[in-house]
Amino acid sequence: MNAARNVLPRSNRVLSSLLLILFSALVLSANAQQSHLTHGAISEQDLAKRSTPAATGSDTADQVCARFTTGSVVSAPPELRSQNGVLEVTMQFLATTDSQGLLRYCYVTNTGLEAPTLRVNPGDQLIIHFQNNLPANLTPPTPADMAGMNMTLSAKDTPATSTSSACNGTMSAAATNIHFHGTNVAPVCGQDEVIHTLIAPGQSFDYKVQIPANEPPGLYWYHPHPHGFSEGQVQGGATGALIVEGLQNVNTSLAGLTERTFVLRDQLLPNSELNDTNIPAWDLSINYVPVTYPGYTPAVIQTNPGQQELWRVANTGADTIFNLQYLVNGTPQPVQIVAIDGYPIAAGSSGQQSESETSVLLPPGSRAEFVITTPNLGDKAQLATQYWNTGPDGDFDPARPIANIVSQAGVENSAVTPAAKHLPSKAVAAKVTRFAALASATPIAQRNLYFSETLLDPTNPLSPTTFFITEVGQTPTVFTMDQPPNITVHSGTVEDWVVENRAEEDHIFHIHQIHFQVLEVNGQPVNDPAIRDTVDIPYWNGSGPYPSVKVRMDFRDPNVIGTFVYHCHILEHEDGGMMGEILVLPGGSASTTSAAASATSVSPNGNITLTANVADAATGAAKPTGLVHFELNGLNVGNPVPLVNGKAVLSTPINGVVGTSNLTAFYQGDATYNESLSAAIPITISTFALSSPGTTAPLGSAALAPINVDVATNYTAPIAFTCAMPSSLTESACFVNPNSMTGTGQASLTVNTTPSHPLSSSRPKTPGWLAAGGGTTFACLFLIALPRRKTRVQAMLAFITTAAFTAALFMAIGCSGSAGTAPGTAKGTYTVVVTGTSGTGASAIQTTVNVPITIQ
Ligand SMILES: [Cu+2]
Repeated sequence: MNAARNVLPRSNRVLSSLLLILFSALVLSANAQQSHLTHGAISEQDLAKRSTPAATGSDTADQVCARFTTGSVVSAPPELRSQNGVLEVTMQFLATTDSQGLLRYCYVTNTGLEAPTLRVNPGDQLIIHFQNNLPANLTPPTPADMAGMNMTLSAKDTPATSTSSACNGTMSAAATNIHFHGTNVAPVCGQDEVIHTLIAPGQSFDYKVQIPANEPPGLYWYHPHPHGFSEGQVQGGATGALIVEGLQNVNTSLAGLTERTFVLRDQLLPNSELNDTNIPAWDLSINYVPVTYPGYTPAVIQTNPGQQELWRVANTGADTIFNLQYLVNGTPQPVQIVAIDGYPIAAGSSGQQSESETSVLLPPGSRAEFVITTPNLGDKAQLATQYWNTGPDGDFDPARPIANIVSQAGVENSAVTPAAKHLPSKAVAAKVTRFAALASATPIAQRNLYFSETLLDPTNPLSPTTFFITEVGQTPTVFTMDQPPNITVHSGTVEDWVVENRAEEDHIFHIHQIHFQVLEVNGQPVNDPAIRDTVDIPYWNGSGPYPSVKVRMDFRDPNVIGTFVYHCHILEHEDGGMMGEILVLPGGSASTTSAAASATSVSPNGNITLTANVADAATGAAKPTGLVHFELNGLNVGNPVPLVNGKAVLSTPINGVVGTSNLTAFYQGDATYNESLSAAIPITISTFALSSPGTTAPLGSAALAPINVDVATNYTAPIAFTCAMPSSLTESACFVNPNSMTGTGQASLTVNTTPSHPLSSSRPKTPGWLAAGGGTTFACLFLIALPRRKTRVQAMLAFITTAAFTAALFMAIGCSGSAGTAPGTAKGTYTVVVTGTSGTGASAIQTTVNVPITIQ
């Protein structure tokens, strides 16, 4: 506190000095960081002039990357606003190790502001003169889960607005770059490109970011995105807020409200005990006030009582999922969410201005802007995060407080709440055109992607994990910076993507440059009024369908052309390879795709021939080239087929769920032609089917024919088998083993035949096991067999009684064969009918297969 006061300039006017002293005394008792001293009583410029990272903290690391002590009052991040269409800032990237051995990273301006909130208007230019001042020999600890990390990088042409060598930079632990999360700026070096832009330690680089004129107003953020090292740099604290002004113009009810920006982060625990399930995976902080295990001393937010305020909250943590709650006297309070991921709810097509929630889920990277009513005097109020179950393989994200909210009359005017600012009181009603009417746009394609994980050594459960995000039909591969794009689309289009989570921990789908709308969760339509750039997909619990979201991806804006990434925003996973590249080509010519199928009713795994014709939409000419994907309910059937003269044909077995599915042909586009999707063809798939190639066997031996059982993918009823022989097949018996099964598999039909034998041993109707003696004459076999069978199960008793009687008769006749010879089974080809039955009564389903049995 004293030191903080000491650095105040003596030249300040009396009023300012008084305010500052009061300010220091009340707010900064635990605050060692001068760069947070932003408040209306001091102009940003004044502050900038005298702010250097504080030399006053208990930790020498505060001199480089300053942090508050636990329990501090939450101050607003310092802010820099654009002027005359430009926000120009000089910023360096620093790292230091604190007294607990934790590596801190930070962005600090040349005026000493740490992680300033950058406030720009749509259409502005954001210029950052950036200097990477990390030590070149920096060696951050490597997480165990980075087994899949592949950092190979070779020079190649990157579209750029810069000629710097950083546009084809060299990977190292001390290299970095900046990603402007959520913005829709161009994916080119010098703006928002993270695959090849790598600024070496000691190197300076100029970002000249053109904020689109139609950028939706709201909360964005910036952070380092060097593949393989993003987690460490973000978790070290190098994140900041970026606000595009004008939210009150889209939602005029916000005009004049007090606004606060809260930047949530996560950070390493000292002596982290990773295997203790009672310890959180990471500690938290709010505007650099840490909330640490085990005490969880909350930060303090000071407010005026009973006022509406706009809270703009960003989860800039690397790995932690926040599930926020605003509690007053222990009761969760509804908050009015007015924007998600930098997009106003009021700008969407839902017709809603806001959404009332008592929980706000913020996966890493996401933002929520909501209106709360501050507590009354004497209320006990808190901003907290609830427990979030991230799955058996996930991090422990426990419930814990973030900040106590303390109301005090007149607090705002007395300069005690530097966290508070005001939105302009005058709103000029404005509409947002970007992402307009996305829910009703027509998708040109449906793709299916999934998150998955494998152990590096599948036989060793302790080996590191590799992380994948894969488009269905492709081979899961760990992301490398040299790789070609996994997905190519054309600008001007809209696609539906179903993203599944096939891993036993949550994954967070995020894509750069564009936003999407969630249409379905686990196959069920949802009414989500938000347009997002980040969404949590819950973990798979090890059985049943994979959790999924269906999102409508908006590639319509002509500004977003080029190559960029989509990935899991748990940065540990992104660093470990859970990332893919998408190439957005300039808008092409329209194509049309039509599809036809050789049958509309198919048994499971039955064969079908699919044909697609792709043509120039304007002329009908068969000019498009490239591949056609045949898809059943959006899932690939067979491999993609190259077009030949505008036509693709695929003969393939097909399976799916019982009932009617939609078959489509998806043309994936080429350099000239846009993607297109055919109209759906309904294909009905039956419950199960039996097939058999039959068999050939010598007379007197067991004829074994496989019975193939193909079952629709969701059909789980047991199927019981019977067999029936033609009357012409005498002296013989049949049975199916097993006599009942569930799901797709193979059973076996056995047909036993009898060679010529003494006339006396005429063949009773017996089950096949009795007839399995091959060339032994039947009556003698029976006599030998009978005593052994006496102890068989009760189900056989009735048969044995009958058989014993018959045997007694044989004995009376004798089995020496002296009484004459019967011809046995005649050689020839017979049709044995195998019937499968599932269910009972009226719901019973029967299917038969004719099995040709040739007896030689
Ligand atoms: Cu993940």
